Amino acid sequence: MKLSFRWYGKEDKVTLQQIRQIPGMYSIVTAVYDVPVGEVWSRESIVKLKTMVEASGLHFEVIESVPVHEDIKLGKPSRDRYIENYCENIRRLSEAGVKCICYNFMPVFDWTRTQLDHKLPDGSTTLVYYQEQVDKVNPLSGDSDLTLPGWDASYTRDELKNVVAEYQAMTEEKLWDNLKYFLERVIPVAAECDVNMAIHEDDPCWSIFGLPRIITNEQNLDKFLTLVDDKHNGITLCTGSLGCSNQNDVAKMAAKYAKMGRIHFVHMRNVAVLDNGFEERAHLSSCGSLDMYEIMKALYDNGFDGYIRPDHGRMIWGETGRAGYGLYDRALGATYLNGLWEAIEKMSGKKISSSDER
Ligand code: DNO
Repeated sequence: MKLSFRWYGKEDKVTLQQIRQIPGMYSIVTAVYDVPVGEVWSRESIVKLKTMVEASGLHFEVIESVPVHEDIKLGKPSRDRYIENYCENIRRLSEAGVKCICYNFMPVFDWTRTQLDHKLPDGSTTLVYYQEQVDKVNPLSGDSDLTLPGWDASYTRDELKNVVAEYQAMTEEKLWDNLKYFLERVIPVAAECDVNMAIHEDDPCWSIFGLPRIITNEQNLDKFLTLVDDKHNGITLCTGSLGCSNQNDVAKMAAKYAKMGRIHFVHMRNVAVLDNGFEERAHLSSCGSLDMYEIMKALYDNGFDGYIRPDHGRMIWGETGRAGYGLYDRALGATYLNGLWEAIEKMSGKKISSSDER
């Protein structure tokens, strides 16, 4: 596995130098953030980012995300222009040495939580999702102020209502068709550039506000992989997104898709599954509902050699900053993942490479 860490660019409170000091760290996961969704990233900004990352002694190999314009997901006539731009971004990123691109196909709302600073008994704060709070927010009602954390703030209230209404009239089948249309045009370019595309599962992995969500479970991931049957059409296995539903056996999915060579990126995060939703927890297995050892072992045993990053961390030790993306708890997560991997590797009898060889 290649250990990686998400970094939000120069504005991030967490610095590249701090990330570099996390043992075993290999690659930064980042993006060009100042270009509107759907437009082409300038070569200059890509190279600037690459230069900064490499100057700190880390690799620039994973992008999260190149976002997919809503017109592509909605299947509008303008999608062809946005798909061409998307392909151009793949070409430009590959010229800069990028090997893996994470993206999602969630209508309008990316990850959804109801609170970003819920206090856990140990005094740390975390992101949570309680269904009764989601049910109170109706995006189409006149007086709704539409504020759940994590939502795209670039929409005005009316724009958001309009786009939500468009999706509410859309079936899952239509969303699948639009995804297939996108993949059929984008994956050949990714294959030519040898860039692995890695779709992120819907988070949480169920429909919200009646909007279709399709990247949610094993059956649908199977279907996704056959839409374009090419190794460059792969997934980001996000343990927290899949694992917030008891219906998903994440270790089984890790084993199956790693064996197929279709997992290019892993987000490792633990969640406590509750009757009314879930809470994000520390990475350690005993802190949540997921068996992190079992998932790592499934990846190892099935030859996974892609990128892996500790996903959201809690806020601990008084740290403030971007919810889920502070330094301390994610660094603890990285160290825990290193420990699991080393133990699994040693138990398998394989020689361990020193970090100088990386
Ligand atoms: C949340 C992230 C997601 C992810 C996108 C990928 O913290 O895991 O926002 O980056 O869904 O496109």
